[in-house]
Amino acid sequence: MASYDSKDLIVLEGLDAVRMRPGMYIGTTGIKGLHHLLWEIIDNAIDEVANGYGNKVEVTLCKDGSASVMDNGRGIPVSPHPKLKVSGVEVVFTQLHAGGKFGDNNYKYSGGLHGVGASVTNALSRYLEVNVFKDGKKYYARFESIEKNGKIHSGVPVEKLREVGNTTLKGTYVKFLPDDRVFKDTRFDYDTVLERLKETAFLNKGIHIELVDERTNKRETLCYEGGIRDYVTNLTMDKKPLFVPPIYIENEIEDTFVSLSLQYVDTYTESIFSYVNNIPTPEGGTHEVGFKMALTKVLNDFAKKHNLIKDKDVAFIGDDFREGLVAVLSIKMKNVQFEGQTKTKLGNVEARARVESVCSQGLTEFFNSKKNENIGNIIIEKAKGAARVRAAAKRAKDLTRAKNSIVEGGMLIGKLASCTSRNPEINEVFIVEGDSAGGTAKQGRDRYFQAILPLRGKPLNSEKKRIDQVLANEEIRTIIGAIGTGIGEDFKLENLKYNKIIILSDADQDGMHIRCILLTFFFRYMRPLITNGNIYVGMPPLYKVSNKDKEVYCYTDEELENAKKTLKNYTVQRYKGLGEMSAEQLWTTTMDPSKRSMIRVTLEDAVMADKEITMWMGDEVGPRKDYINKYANFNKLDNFNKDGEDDER
Ligand code: TTJ
Repeated sequence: MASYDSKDLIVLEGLDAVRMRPGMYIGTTGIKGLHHLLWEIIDNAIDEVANGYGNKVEVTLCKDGSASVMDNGRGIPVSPHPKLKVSGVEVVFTQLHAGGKFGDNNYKYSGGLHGVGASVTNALSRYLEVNVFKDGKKYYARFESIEKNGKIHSGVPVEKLREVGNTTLKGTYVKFLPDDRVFKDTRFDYDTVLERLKETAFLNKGIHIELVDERTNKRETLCYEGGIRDYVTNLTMDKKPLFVPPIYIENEIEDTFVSLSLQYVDTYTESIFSYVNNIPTPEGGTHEVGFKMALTKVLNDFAKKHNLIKDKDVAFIGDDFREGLVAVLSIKMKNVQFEGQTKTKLGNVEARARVESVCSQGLTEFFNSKKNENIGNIIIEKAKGAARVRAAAKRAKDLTRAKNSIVEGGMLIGKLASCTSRNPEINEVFIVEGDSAGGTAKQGRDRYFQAILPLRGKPLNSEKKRIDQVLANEEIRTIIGAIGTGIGEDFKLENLKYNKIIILSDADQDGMHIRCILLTFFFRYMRPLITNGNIYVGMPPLYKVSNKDKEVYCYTDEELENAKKTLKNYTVQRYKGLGEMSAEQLWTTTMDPSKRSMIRVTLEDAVMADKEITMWMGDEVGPRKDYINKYANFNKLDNFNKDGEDDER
């Protein structure tokens, strides 16, 4: 084990830049950026225990708005840094990019690139306190952001590190108060923190993580002896697994530690969640490629060995083995390189062969075992279904492509009323509920850049059907054709024809349902549209309040109340559907870019979204019912279908 001391900390630059441009370091000063301060501290503590020093991390959300993190590791170095002549603790909290992670070999694996360092948390806090318990001694230091002559000095060491007593404990304790001069909202969200800690606990099996909320007296202890096995079990909780428990393999090869757990469920989508050094890689990368290659090869070999392929069967391709797959792949390696649009794709070429080797070996061993033969049979059966459907889907897809080429020729597909401009950058398409509202929107729009796509009925709920059925649906085909990108594996963002895709449905139960169905479809088959920010929900007004002098459109009940207060002798019109508005009204209230408001659909957390969509849109009624019984207030809902089942075809 390499010896770690203060001299190992590499110093790059000072703190003040952080407060000047917080966005550069933590992305936003919104709620996400606020939590980033906490992740920074937690990640440091986790790094220590995940590398085998200590086994426990405790996170506390305190009454005064501060948060604290404690681990039982070795303690941050306290001795002076040879060049900077200040304690290791002071270096960690005042120098950007200083920390055990950079340019040393104290940790076998560490997040590297992603962490911006604990000093960023210090720079954006009112105060930050540190206690280090080490070699029988307790040490203390305090930093503050102080205002002087109208200028704020960030993270100033107001109490230099000093010995304050003896102790039998070991570890590091850090407490900080986010600065309300930087963050509009400084309240940590219990569920957000819990969700993140859960993921961390799954990825680091056996470590104890405790979350305590002193504001509400909530607390949770997290420890998963099964690691990512338990993660997969948790992911498939509301689905129907085809066998239990999930498959689990792990091994180390050439300094790369690979662990994999997988399970199949009775639905048709593929969910692979991959990580490198505990950092999520939603864009995939070389490690995922290695895993997929191994899975394809091992299952093909299994099918051959057991004579499961008959002449009439369609030959398998890799995709066939991933229908209904739920997998977590977690690897740990050195010198990670991230690529891709959001730098969340593993680029290291060496990872592919290493992951493939560990997965091939592990999976082969698993399926060679007599007692697992039945699991192999189940998976091959599932893959056969997938292969058959793929052949059918290809026919349906070819049909869609043929339809697309009609659009290319400048004609209409289905009922799409296209716009004049051929510039996707400015073009918009409104997906409108119902032919009559569609007609109104066509009259009301700015024909130059706004296209209208009226939907006749409800599109198919893609959560309940497999891809061939989804593609056979007229409504869905029209949408795919209009958008231009293709779907699934064939998706190409550069072929997007409209920069804004705006869902416009009535403000009633049916409209809500159509909105959910469309979002589910985009999430499952055109997800980059969501991550790229192309999907919007239009906001038509709910009421018009008018008297002889004035008309006011109201989009919420609150606005309605305000309008009632300001207008005298008014009448209120409640819009039940888009169809009740004139073309001109629809333009001014909902479509005119200078006046309208819209909701942009974003995706914060794919795991969470996956779960919610399965629950709300999937064909298992039980979990939906449970959720509704737990949270819904039936007194507030009229017209609500209490058994949790819905009515679409
Ligand atoms: C590095 O290797 C030698 C002993 O000290 C190691 C170290 O820095 N360990 C460490 C850091 N344990 N815990 C931390 C840590 C904990 C919290 C809560 C916050 C921060 C910034 C660091």
